[in-house]
Amino acid sequence: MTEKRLLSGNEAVALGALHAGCARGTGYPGTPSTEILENYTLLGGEAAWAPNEKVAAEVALGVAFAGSRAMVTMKHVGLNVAADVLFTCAYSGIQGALVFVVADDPGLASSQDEQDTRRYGMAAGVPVIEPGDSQESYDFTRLAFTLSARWKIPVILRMTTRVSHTTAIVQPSDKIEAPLSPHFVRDIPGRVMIPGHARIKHRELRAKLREIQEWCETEGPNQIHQGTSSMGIVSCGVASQHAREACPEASLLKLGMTYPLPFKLILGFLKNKTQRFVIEENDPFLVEQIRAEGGDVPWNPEPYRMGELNVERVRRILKGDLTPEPVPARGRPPRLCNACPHGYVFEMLKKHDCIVAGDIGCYTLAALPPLSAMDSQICMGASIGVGLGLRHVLPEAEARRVVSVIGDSTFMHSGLTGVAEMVFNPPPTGHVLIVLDNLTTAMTGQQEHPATGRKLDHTPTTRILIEEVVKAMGVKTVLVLDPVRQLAELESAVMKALQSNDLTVIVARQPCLLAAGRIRSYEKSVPTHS
Ligand SMILES: Cc1ncc(C[n+]2csc(CCOP(=O)(O)OP(=O)(O)O)c2C)c(N)n1
Repeated sequence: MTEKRLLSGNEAVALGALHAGCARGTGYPGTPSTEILENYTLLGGEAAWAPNEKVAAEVALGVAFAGSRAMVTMKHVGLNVAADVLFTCAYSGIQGALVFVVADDPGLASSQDEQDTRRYGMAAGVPVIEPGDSQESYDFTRLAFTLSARWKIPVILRMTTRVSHTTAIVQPSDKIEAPLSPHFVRDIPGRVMIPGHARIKHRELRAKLREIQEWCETEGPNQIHQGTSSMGIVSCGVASQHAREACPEASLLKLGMTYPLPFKLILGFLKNKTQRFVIEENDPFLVEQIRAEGGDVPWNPEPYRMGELNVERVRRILKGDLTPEPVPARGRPPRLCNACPHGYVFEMLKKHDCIVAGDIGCYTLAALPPLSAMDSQICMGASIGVGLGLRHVLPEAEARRVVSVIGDSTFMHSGLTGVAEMVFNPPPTGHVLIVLDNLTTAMTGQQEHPATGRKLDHTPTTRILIEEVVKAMGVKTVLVLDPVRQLAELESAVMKALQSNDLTVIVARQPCLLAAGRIRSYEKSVPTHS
């Protein structure tokens, strides 16, 4: 028997994918999913960061069209970016196997919203599997590959922060799948999703889902724990562990697949229970479906839809306790590192009372006191569009104070189309974009991206120079300045740009303080080339 290992959920997914014969992993970093691909590479798997989640999903789909098994990883909001791929590849189906590993963040440990990926599964018609611990992260990853290959359908493996980051013992299987031999088989009606083909594929998809649902009723990854009381709890993921601990005497149906649901199993389980509950994190996804099928389960009070569940919160749900919950002690709020290069730029923008359309990254911390120097942050890349929108309608004196600020990784992720809009539809007062280029994706733990010139494993590749790209896109005034050593020049460049009616892009380039040593060592071993 293979040796047991102590693994986080993310490490277990990486190992599970490798053992499932996955040929290639793709993704874009995002807490809590980032370590999956990093560990997959450390284990010897082939993997690469893509510029964003949509491209990552497309590459993985190509791998699966070629008859190989592929995994694409992302955080929950990454699926918004990749959703266009997800919905239509559910129709086309795949040849090898394709698993979307999507990590949700109930409680917003490090995210801008608490969206529930299970709804994407239902909306796109893609099965969703939910592990509740590291062992299941390993087993269910393998199951996701098996189901995907069997029904030739993409499968979502829904992780959550607690499952991704908790470490527990995993017994890996002795059975290790070898990667499939890729081979192109032409299937134009199956992969060219024009209406005439897609209409047929939609019917096929619904038929596959009915089959998967039948399979789930009898062979699905569902477990029943028979309790001693007449209370019945339906649950999934890590919430089922909290439910078990909160009320060990209740019978528990733990669902490993949350879309499509095995309704016969669920309704049969609930039948003779005098008290019935559904314990789930995030949206009432199970509750809604079970009630729609005629299951008599109560809605949980609205506050429990928000934040992570824990044993105490589950006890409160079971008791119907609606008294205010204790407020957890506030930790120290995060802040920019001392002497972070981003800080210099924001101090300058604050001094001039600029209206800052911001973006996501370490630099978003500039929105918090004492700097309070960012006025909006919505989603990756939004700084440019939102900045332009403000410029289009604000009175001229205010429009001239608007600056968009974006990080280098975020720029490569979704800033390029914003620049296209800026050049295509410039506001009458022009616009100013500052790209904070700290030569890494600092926020998620210093990952590489297309403008660093290094791949996931830090070996060199062609570097995309942001200043050259924006010049080629038609921005006339493009400057590269060091925000620490050339702060005065940077300040006067911003002031001049705000007075002009032109488009200006300033690349504020200075390595992240925490990454600088590592970047130097990579550069020393093999310099990057552009
Ligand atoms: C669609 C989406 N994918 C991933 C993330 C996670 N994430 C937030 S910001 C960011 C990149 C930050 O890097 P950069 O723009 O270079 O700024 P830095 O942190 O280095 O200052 C990532 C990966 C996210 N919030 N949304």
